[in-house]
This record gives sequence, structure tokens and C-alpha cells, in this order.
Amino acid sequence: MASSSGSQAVAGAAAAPAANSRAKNGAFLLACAALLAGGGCLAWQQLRADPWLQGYRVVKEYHHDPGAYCQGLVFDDGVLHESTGRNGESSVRTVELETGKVLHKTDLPYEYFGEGLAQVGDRLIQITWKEQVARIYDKNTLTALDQFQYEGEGWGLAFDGTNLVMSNGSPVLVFRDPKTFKEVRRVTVKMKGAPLEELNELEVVEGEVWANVWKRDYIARIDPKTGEVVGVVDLAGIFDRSSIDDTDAVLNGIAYDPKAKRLFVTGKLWPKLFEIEVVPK
Ligand SMILES: [Ca+2]
Repeated sequence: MASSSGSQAVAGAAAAPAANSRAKNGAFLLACAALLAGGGCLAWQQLRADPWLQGYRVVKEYHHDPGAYCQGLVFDDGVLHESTGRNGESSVRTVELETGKVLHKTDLPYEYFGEGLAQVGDRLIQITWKEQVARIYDKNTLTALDQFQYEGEGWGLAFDGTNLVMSNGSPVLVFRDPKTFKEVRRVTVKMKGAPLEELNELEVVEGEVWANVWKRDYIARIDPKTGEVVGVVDLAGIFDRSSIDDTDAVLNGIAYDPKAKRLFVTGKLWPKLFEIEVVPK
């Protein structure tokens, strides 16, 4: 079953992954070239030989709305809550996992560009890119209830059971009180000693913070206490982005089902959502 294989996958992810990472493919060279522009190639070169580089296996494919510019993804007892972005196209929606059917949807006013999404109890909190507003919804009806204000950009958001964790495009993760949105603490994320820029959509997975990195085909697994990247899941090849005529259609969107230990990933404007198992490379 999907759930049992997913369980093994996450157990494997949390434990020491197997060795034999093989890095001689085009994806790595492209990633290295991209990182070189940001000064991070040395870290990636070190990473190429590191045994904690992991791969994936697709367990199941689901429908995803190809009009949904995914910015935030949350699993909640058989449904997914999703935040979408772009002015005039931003929304928060609840989608049936098995069918992709949109059960509820609330559109944002044109001036808001939706970003990360997190669930705290019966509420959903959705941040915005540059509007410095976090909108609060009833998770069952998607009725807007209230809002918080904050400073700076908003990219990704997740809830670790105590605090919200938020990214803003920099290497810094900010932890916030879910009742007030006030900053509790912050940590700088580093991969092999180098700050990891452009952290995007987030998910808390078995105590780690997992992050999409903008325009990269991998997920960084982050120790929330130290900010150290403790593993990388390489998702190169999971979806042919060239089939979409939009350069923004990158990997973005991680959701975790902690009961069945299932992992779901998708991308902006992707027609598919994938349940994946993390495997050694
Ligand atoms: Ca997420």
C-alpha cells in the first residue's frame, strides 16, 4: 500500500541514508552551474559526493489543477489545502486528494499575491509575497476571519506544532508565535557551511523542516535548531516542465501526512501531484 511504503520512505529519510550517491548526471551539472552564479558551487560540489543525497520513487500520481500556481500545500485528513499565487489568480482552496476536485475556494483581492500556507488547529494562515499581510481562515469553510501584519516578504510557511516557521527568499527561517505572528527566534540555513538562499515552500516532516529552493529540483532537509541542511532529496526528472509554456512552472509544494507518513509534492501550474517515497541514490 502507499501508506506502508511511504512509512518506510520517511523512516529511511530520518535515519542515515545509504551511501553510493552518484552525481554524474546533467541535473547536477546544471544545478552546479546555477549555484555558481550565486557563489554556492563549492557547497554543491561537496554535496555531490555526500552519502546523504537522496533520490525518490513515485508511489502514486494525482490530478493537480494546471491553473494553480502552487505556493503552499498542506495535508489535512484526506484533503489538501493549497495557496495559489499571482495577482488576480491568488486563492486558498481545499482539494480532494484522490480526485483533485476543488471542494472550497476563496479568491484573494487582486492586490494580494498568495504565498505560503500553514494549518494551526481549525485555522489556516496564508502569507502574501509583498503585501506584509497574513490572512487567517476557518479551515472548513475558508471564510476569512482575521489577519496579521508583518514586515518583509513572505515566501513559505509551515507549523511545527508549537511555532510557525516562515521563509522570505533569504537563507533565514523565522519562527513565529501562531497566536500573534510575533517573531520567536530565527535561524540561518546553511548547506555545507554556505548560506542557502531562496528557501521557498516549507513543510515540517518528522521534526525536520523541508524546503523547496526556488528554481531548484531538490528539497533541502533542515535541522530547525541549527539551520544545518542534513539531507537533500533530488527530484530531478519527476516532471517535464518543458511541457508548460511558463518559466515560472517550477517545483514548489510539499505536504506531509504524519499518520500514514505519506509525502506529496507538486509544482506551480503542474497538472500532476505526486506521492513520493524517498530512496537512496
Ligand atoms: Ca507545505
